[in-house]
Amino acid sequence: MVIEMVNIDYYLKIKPLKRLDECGDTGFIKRFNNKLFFALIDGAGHSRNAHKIAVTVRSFLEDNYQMELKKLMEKLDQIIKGSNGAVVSLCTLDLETGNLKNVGVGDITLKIYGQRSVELLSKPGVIGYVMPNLIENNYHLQEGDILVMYTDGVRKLFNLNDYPETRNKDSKTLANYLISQFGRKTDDSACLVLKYNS
Ligand SMILES: [Mn+2]
Repeated sequence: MVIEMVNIDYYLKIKPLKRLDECGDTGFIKRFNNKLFFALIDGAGHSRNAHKIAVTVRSFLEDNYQMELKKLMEKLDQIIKGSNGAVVSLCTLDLETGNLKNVGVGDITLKIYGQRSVELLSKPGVIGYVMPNLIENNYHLQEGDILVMYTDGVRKLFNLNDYPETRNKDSKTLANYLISQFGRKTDDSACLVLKYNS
């Protein structure tokens, strides 16, 4: 019998500018083998075209989330080649150790707030269009860390540590709060919040 020692709380909030079937922002979260795979996607361009690209990426992730992250990103690049492309950030978290792997391309922000606060950087580029050389970020989540990941539909200039009252809120409340406070009125927005052992 495996005793679940890890307390994990996560939530993905997506807010379409207009309608969900015209939304270029999406995400995917999957728990497997005591790991958590999660990703955010922002399809280039607007409305139905962007939505179509985002859905193509997501459905590939649904079938291939266990693939090594760089390889997965390269496959995605091939699959949407010839389209306007997408920006994508992929993560795998080992729930037991807190080891986080991340590969990102384009403007998706990934920050971790805790004793240390860090930003894991994506490579500039657009998959399916201008693919950069990929790098894998590795980080070790500590108990109580809050991971926040969001598309460019959310303004970057906030620091969660400036809002100490948010520490005790659950991931759903936090994600909704961040979208309502910092979401742009001119784009789709997506925000994923993950609280690790808090
Ligand atoms: Mn966007």
